[in-house]
Amino acid sequence: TPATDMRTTLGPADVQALTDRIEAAQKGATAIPKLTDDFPAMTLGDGYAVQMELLRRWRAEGRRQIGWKAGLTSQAKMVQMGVNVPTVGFLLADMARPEGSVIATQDLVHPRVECEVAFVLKTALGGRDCARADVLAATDFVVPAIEVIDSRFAGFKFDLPSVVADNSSSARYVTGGRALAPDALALDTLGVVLEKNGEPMAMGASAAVMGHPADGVALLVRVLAELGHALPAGSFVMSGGITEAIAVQPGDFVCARFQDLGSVAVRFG
Ligand code: 0L1
Ligand code: MG
Repeated sequence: TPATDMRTTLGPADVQALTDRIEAAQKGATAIPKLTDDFPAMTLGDGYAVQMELLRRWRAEGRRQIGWKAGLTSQAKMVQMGVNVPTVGFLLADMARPEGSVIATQDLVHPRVECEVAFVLKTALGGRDCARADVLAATDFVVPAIEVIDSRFAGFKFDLPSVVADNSSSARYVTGGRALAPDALALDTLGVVLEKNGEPMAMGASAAVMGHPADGVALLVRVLAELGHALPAGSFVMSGGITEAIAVQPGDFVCARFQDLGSVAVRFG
């Protein structure tokens, strides 16, 4: 399937050069043109080659990986972004922000927020045939989360290889509410309302994520298996935005209210 076609065309020098561009854009919070403007033959596999080099560099700097995120796993997100293949990205511990804190927008290009169900694993998970039941059996608990995405591409305009190279727009994440075992709630019919400054901006049900959020995690595990990665016990995994993403500005207050899981709130400064 296209979601797991990992053929590559870029040579090592081009992977380094493109990783330099992404790293500079992320560290400097500056917008750049999509990578395919200069490398039109880039494939999904090339995008992941850049993402994995970015991960390698940052771990070498001492930054700690906490887990992974699935992106573009809902129809609302795919329609919003004009891309029809889900992606994965890595999450570092230093991208986390406490519930109720103020997230600095000066470190970001043009942040948007999404509401997602996050999974924490009690056992390792991997393999090219990972399915919903495997994810649920490996899950310790789920928690409600807000993801702050921030494409480094000008105007949030990109294609699949570019957005994958840009770590699937990962920027920040906030967890809150309460943790529940996955069998303690109906994980596929959870209602969620995303509010900005007290106004409901988007709403949906968790089935919007591929029918069940655990299917978003299973897809992520299968993509990572193609790349030679598995998830260790303790991994934190974001299963994908339930609604479209909402743009935020300094001064905005965002609250994601989840049925059964409680709410998560954060402010932007
Ligand atoms: O978490 C996400 O769904 C983001 C994936 C990348 C596409 C985007 O920036 O919206
Ligand atoms: Mg997301």
